[in-house]
Amino acid sequence: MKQGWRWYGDADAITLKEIRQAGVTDVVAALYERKPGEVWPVKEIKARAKKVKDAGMVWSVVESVPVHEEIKKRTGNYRQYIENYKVTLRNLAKCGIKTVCYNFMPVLDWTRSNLAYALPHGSTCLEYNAHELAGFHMFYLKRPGAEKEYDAKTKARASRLWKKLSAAEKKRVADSVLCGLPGTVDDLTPEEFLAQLKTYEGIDDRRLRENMYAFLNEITPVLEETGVNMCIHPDDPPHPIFGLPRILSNAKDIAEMYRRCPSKHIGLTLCTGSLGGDPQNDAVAIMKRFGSRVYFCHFRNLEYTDDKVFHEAQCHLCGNTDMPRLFEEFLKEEKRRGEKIVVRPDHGRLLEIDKGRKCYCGYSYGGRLIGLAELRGLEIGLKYARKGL
Ligand code: DNO
Repeated sequence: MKQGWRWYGDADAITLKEIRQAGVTDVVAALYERKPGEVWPVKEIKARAKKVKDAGMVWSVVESVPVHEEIKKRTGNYRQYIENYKVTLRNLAKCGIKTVCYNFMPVLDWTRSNLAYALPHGSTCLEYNAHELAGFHMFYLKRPGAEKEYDAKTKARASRLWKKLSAAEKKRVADSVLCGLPGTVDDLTPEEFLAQLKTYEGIDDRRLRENMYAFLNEITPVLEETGVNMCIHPDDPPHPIFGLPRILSNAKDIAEMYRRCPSKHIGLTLCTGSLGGDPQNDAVAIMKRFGSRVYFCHFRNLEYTDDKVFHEAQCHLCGNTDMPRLFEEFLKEEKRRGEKIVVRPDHGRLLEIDKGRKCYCGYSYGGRLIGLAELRGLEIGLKYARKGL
């Protein structure tokens, strides 16, 4: 693997020097200051790449070039935004950056209900509790028709749980959804969030899929011309939330995307943590079946404490994804291709050594250092044990 690390630019509490010292060769970054739909100018891309190069690494993966909501809905100015996207891809290619991660989740990027779930030994991690989110949806946001999204059992459970939560806990859930995580562009008020949800009325699962395939096929000529690989990030969590469709959640969705968008440049970011949010997903089988179009990986693990309740695992190798087997498939794919693939340790716990630093949620130094070290150990161990990999 090529050792990757997500860097949030100058606003990141973790410096390039620290990243380099962790053993990283490949930085994963973006022009965060550019809003969705804007062209990324060559000059700005070059300036960011130079900073990374001066620190002894290469900016090889973009995460993300966000897809404007109008493209997802195919409304308003979407044609212009697609043209702008193409220009950005060309500009990135001119600067030698040919791996682009993005997602096609409406309104919200990844979602959690608790950004500081305390583990027994005192470090914290991110938690997802579907019942708390259902409670937030029905009883805090009070979105008209929200009840229709849930079956009777789920509603009853969410209602019982919501009544038990203190005002501070309810706020914690609301803040986690509306303003907690890097990825979603702006912090939202409940009213803004409701308004954004409303704009998706009439866009069902099929429509969103067709819009995504249309977008990908429209940019394909640019991918063929430049050699850029688009790697979609799976939905996190991998199921519909807040009544919004989610269309890249499992093997069936990936298979349909590959079939409808046959260019080899339309690929996948294999994110074990996002896929793991559905216990039915088998990330090892996904790597085996779709590996030839995996161009970037996020490795981490989840631990479940209840049905639809999980937190990010204490160890990147242990949890509901069988990481050793997955890594074996990953190494086979690297060998087949004759090329190394960038992997970044995805998320990490917040440990004492990062106390007082303003790390982006999930993007601590210590937690990810451990994750990277574990992945490195696994790679060396597998190569040692299974000669020929
Ligand atoms: C969360 C990330 C996501 C990811 C985007 C890709 O930690 O994995 O925010 O960057 O979904 O577009």
